[in-house]
Amino acid sequence: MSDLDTLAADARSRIAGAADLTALEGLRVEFLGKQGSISGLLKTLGALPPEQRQIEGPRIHGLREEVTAALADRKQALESAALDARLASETIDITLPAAELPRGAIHPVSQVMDELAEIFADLGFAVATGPEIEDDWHNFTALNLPEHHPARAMHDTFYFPDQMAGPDGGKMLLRTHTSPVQVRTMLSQGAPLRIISPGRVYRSDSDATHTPMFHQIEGLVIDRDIHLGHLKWTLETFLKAFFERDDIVLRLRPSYFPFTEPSVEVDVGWEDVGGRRVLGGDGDAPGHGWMELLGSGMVNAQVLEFCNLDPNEWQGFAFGVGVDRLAMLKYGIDDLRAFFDGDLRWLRHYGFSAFDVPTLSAGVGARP
Ligand code: 2NL
Repeated sequence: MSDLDTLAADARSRIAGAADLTALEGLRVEFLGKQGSISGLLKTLGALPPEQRQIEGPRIHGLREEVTAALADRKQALESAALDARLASETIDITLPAAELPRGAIHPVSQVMDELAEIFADLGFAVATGPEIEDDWHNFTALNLPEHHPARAMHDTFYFPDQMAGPDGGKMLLRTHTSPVQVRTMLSQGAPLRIISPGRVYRSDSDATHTPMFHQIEGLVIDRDIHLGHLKWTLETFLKAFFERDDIVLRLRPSYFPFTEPSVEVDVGWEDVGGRRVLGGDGDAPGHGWMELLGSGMVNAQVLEFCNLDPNEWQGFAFGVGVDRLAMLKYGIDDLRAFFDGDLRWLRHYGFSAFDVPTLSAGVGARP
């Protein structure tokens, strides 16, 4: 047997026996690489006399082709074996339920705020926001509550220390209502105006029905000939949309707020349904009653002047309502304090899906 035959037999058996692609690549380099044995033989051809080259040339080239083919065959065999092994080991059970993703819930207060924004947007109101840390002037003075006014005491205000005086030297405080947002908007945008201002407000008060932080939404409409009729229609339309009932009945009672004149307290008729007060119906009917829901009135001329609006040219109505209270009434939640306990079990129960976006077409604010 010639050297070439030995080399061929060796190559055949080792290629056939290559255990994996790495070993096979090693063999390819060993035989056909630049320094490979077959490449080495090919290089010797040039130095041979022509007759011998005619004999050896085809043999060496033949050997190179055979080894190339053997390498390719073995490569394919190894690759298909590897694929078979992967298919056998990596089977996925597509019937397995997917792992559950942690999912949050929308707090009822946030949900109700979104519902209110949606309803009032449909009535042409823009949403206005402003700082929660306010100065005395925007929170009180501009709202016709001068220093020493007895109504200021009713607000249980959280004040900042005197060293942290406001821009005008007045005290800084946590806003006790969102009215200062309306003041700021009147000053910056002028009239006419149609806005709601939802947000957090603070009062130093804490018991079963009061938390030191709570949520309020105020509404303000300023135009040339706005009157109490517009106020009543707006509140009625809003409450019908919000509680998704056509039979919401309002009762307007005279009241007092320093920032409105006249001031009107708004009661809503309720009905006893299995021991629960459900809004709707005439509060004077048997088994019914009235529930105080919000405060409102015509913007006091003094307030307009503080906000650089001429009361002889502009007038308007305003209202304020507690958002937490609205959420409790609409969604049957009894305990206000649970709103701010951060108990995840409570939130999972009363919370809303992030996909449950309030829209007029999908329920919230279905128009009468
Ligand atoms: C209540 C009463 C009310 C207002 C808020 C207001 C704002 C401006 C001018 C005039 Cl800038 N009024 N807001 C008016 C009446 C009542 O809230 O009991 N809220 C829970």
